[in-house]
Amino acid sequence: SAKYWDILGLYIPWSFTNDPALLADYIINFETRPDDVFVVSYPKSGTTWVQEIVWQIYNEGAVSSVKHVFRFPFLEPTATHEELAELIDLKTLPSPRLIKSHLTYSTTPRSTNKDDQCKYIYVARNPKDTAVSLFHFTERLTKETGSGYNGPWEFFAKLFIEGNVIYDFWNDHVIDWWKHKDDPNVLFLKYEDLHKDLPSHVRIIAKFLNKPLSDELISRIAEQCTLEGMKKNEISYKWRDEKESSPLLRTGVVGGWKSYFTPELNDRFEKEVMAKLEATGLEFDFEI
Ligand code: PPS
Repeated sequence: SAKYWDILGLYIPWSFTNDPALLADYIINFETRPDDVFVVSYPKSGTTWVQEIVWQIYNEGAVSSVKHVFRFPFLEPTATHEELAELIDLKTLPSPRLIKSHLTYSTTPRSTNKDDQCKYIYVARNPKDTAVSLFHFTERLTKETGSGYNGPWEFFAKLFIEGNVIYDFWNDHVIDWWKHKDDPNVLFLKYEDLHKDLPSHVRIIAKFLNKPLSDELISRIAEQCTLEGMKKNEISYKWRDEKESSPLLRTGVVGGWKSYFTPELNDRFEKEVMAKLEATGLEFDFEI
C-alpha cells in the first residue's frame, strides 16, 4: 500500500525523507536566486522531457550521461533525504541552478522580493494519460522503495480522482499554476503541445530563458529530446545502473489512456476531474 507524508498539505512519498518536519522547514526557508530555473509539474506530466530541453539549452546542445538527478536536482527528495542530501547540497550548488519540483505554486519557494524572482517552467499533461503514467510509475516505486502502490488499475484511478495519490489532486495542482500563467517569470506548457511541435517549444523555452539559439541548435536539441533521442541516453535517467528501463522514459504518447479507461471510468473522469476546469479556460488534448 502507499505510504505518504503530509508536508505543507501535500502527500509526499514516504521515501523522500525521514523527517517530514525538517523537509517542510527546508522548503519554507529555501532561498531562491534570481538566476534559478525551476521545472515544475504534477508528477508524470513531462517533467523529465522539459528538464532535458532546459539542460541542453544551457549547455549548447550537449548530451550528458551524468545522472539527471545530479544535473538537474529534484528539490523535495534532495533536500533532506539522507543519501541524496549527502551527494547534492542545493544550497551551495553553483549558479545557475536548474531545479525540478512537483510542488504547487503556493508551496514552491520564491523570493519575497518582487524584483528578485527566478523563473518557473510549469508543464501540464492531460489527466487521463497522467493517471496511467503515475500508475505504472508507482508500481515501479513499490518495487524499488517499498513506497508506492501495486494494486489494480481501476482502484488506482479512483485514488487519483479522489486526490489520494502523491501530490494530491491533479486539478488543484494545475489550476494553482494556471492562475499564474501570465506572470512574467512563469512559462506554462502542455505536454501535448510539445508533442505537436517540439522545435517551436524549444524556441519558446529558450526565449523565456533569455538564451536565443540558432535554428541549427534548435533543431538539434529538438531531435535529441524526442523520446527516441532521450532513450539513446537512457543511462542518465536511471537512478542506479539497474537492468530495467528507466521509468521516466516509458511509452511517451498522447492517448495511451484509451486502452485503460472503461466508459464508466471515463464518465467519472469527465464529471469529477475535467468538470473542475470548466471555468478556468484550461483545456487539454486527449489525442493528437
Ligand atoms: S516524473 O517522475 O514526475 O518526473 O515523470 P515525468 O518526467 O513528469 O513524466 C514521465 C512521462 O513523460 C514521458 N516522457 C516523454 N514523452 C515524450 N517525449 C519525451 N522525450 C519524453 N520523456 C519522457 C514518459 O514516457 C512518461 O510518460 P508515460 O506515459 O509513462 O510513457
